[in-house]
Amino acid sequence: KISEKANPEANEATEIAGNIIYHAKFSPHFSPLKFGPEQALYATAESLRDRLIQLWNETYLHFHKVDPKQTYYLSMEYLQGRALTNAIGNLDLQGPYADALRKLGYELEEIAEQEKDAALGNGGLGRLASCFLDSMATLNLPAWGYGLRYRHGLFKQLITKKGQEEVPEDWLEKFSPWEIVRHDVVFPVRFFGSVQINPDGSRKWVGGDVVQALAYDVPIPGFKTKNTISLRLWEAKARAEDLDLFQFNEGEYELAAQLHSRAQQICTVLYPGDATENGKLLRLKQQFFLCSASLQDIISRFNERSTGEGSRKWSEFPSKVAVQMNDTHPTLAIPELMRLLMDDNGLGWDEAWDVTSKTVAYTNHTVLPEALEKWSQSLMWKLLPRHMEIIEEIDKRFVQNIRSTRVDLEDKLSSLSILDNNPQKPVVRMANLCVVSSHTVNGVAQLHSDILKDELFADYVSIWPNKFQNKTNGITPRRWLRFCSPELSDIITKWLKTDKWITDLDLLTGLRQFADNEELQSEWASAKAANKQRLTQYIERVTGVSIDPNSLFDIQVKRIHEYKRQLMNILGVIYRFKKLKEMKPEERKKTTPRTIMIGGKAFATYTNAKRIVKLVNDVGDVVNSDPEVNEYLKVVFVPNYNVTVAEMLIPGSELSQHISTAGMEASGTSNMKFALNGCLIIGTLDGANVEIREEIGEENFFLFGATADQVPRLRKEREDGLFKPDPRFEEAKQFAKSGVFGTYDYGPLLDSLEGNTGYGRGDYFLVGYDFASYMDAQAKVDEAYKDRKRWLKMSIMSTAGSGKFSSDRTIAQYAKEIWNIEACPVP
Ligand code: DL6
Repeated sequence: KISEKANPEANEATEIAGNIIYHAKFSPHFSPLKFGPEQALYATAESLRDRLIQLWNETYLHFHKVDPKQTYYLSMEYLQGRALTNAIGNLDLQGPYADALRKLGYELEEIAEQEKDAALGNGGLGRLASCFLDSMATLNLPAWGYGLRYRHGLFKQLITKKGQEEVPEDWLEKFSPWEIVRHDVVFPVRFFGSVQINPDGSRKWVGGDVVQALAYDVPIPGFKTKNTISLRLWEAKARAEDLDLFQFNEGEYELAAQLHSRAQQICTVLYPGDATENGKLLRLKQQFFLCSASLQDIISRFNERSTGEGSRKWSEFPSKVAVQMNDTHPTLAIPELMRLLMDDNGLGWDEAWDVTSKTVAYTNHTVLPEALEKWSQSLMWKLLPRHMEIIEEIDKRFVQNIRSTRVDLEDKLSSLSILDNNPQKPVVRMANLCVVSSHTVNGVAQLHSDILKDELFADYVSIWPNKFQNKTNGITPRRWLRFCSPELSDIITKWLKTDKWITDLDLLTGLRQFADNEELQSEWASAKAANKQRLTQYIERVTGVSIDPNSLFDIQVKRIHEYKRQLMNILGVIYRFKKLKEMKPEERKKTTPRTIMIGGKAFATYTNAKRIVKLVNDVGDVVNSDPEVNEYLKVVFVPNYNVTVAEMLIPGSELSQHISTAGMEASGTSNMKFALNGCLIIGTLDGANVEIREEIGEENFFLFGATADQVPRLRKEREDGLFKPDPRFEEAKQFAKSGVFGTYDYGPLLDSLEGNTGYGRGDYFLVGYDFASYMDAQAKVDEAYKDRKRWLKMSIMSTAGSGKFSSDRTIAQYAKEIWNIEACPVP
């Protein structure tokens, strides 16, 4: 007792342990007899939640009092991952929580392992949104995120003999200890119905189905600050009176509860299949549900923060509110804000347009034509008749304006207009609606923003030259270095003699001067070795494959997509395997042993991506069981890649592959996480790779492949039959087709690499063209790895050059250059 009094940390640990026990006893989630790791997790999380609620309240009240301009980030995806370690770390309570749990018989890591991964997203776009929230809170910015509370998020990926199989994700199976339901924050959201014209000419959307949007707040603590902001997730609920009791008592249960079941569908999964009309309708409902609920909430907060002298002027709205649309999914925020302003609050068109267009901004995350959303006009008229009127009017005014001011663009109007009235398939082009209505449009890496300006949106640039910006993506250094690799972090802190790099990542450049230092190199090597050891155990546990922790750990993890070219990676592996088989044993001994890990989810209906998953697994089965080769090569497909898995893989990585066809990957963000963790990159000049290479130095980057400006010509040459494949490419393909890797029919996948056969795109992604330089770059990797000193220096230089890629830098730029908001720290 005496020693505890003298030591405030020990005191705090005792108090925390008491609080954990309190929650274990009085939070009614489990029967009282057991206090296993799961019960300990929930009780620990709830004890932290108490603090988070307090901080959240203080932050909310502070913002309310100061009434700063506030940003609202609208995103259909968030990849939050686990929250426990992050919350403890951001609140700077690592020591006391570890001690408290030890008093209760547990290690903090063991308890953290119990938590489910909140995967309400699909890939980089969703994880970016989560990194942004961490930075907004850390920078004390008045900013919130809005999203949907999917019960199952994206699917969980199982790997079976058939390849990838999808089952529902179950993060809410028990409940999430992090969310706070706000029973008093409920807004009606309408679907279908019709437009009523009032005697004064004003219009009102009436009838149809109305569902309730109920708010759940996930508190987002900043790092070592009181500021704790919100990720507000909406759940869809029907009202009690929507149950038809008469029909229910007649035994027509489904019919009686149809509104309940329709409401439930909205937040069931992220990206429901959209091959059917029903699927499309559900996706559109989801998007509108997010936009409508969030904007009603934003407007009500705008009014609530009024100083009390009568209601606020609407013209003030853009100086109090910024809305950022994360890709085109929340585009309906534009007509919904117009509708709320005009129909519910009596503004005229010009005033509503002025407010809306000064409030909304749009981030584009892809140039892939298939990912640029287009919604069928008839579906939109059916579900959102009032919004379609508004969109038509926006389009009409835009077209008129161009006709009267820019005759030179007359012939471009068919592609610039928002409505594509092609009689075969009339659609609304969401990206065009965003560009026309937003005050700012940005890309997510310099190359991507240049492509937007020079190609996709070039004609718009000639209309509004100042609308377009670049905001190179970033990642939070807390989750992606400090918490996922504490050993390496401690070494960095030791050598920089400060831990300020955690919030000022540019300080990492201070490591450059020590990159050759043998002592640092040896500490660096042992931290990496410890992370590799941890990863080795994880891989064995989840896949059963035992890997050599002394081999080169080579990782490619991201959504499976042909443009990301996992197929090139695996063809390279196939070639390597064939060569190893052909070698004499003493020759093999001279090679660099490698473990190649590939992970990622293929969209459920994307057949070629699923074939790639199957091929990686089949190749792994053969290679890993080959007694001649498996000492030098292992191939592992890491199942169900998510944030938690990334936190294990990235610290243990040594080489990572970012090998998309140039011009196709908008940015990439895992490239930044890998580089920050001292992992070397093999990659093309695409997305953020370009800037990473600039920052870390070209001598520390394994570059290969065509550049973005060469791609159109190379595709044309491919089409015209002018391409002469490298013999290694042909050899790898033939070997893949030979049946060595099983009986599955890889024809359709491998045909996609040929001229104009099969998939019909004639190696659109230029795997054939880039294969030769890819293999050359891989040979350079093998050589470099043999020179330990050189490799370690390159690794240190990668970390040292990663400062630019902090999401703190990205968010500070958004705040200053797009949102015009300032920090509002809680005193
Ligand atoms: O900006 C975040 C992230 C980028 O890093 C990726 O390069 C980009 O593919 C991704 N975009 C999307 C949008 N849809 N698609 N495809 O996820 O955004």
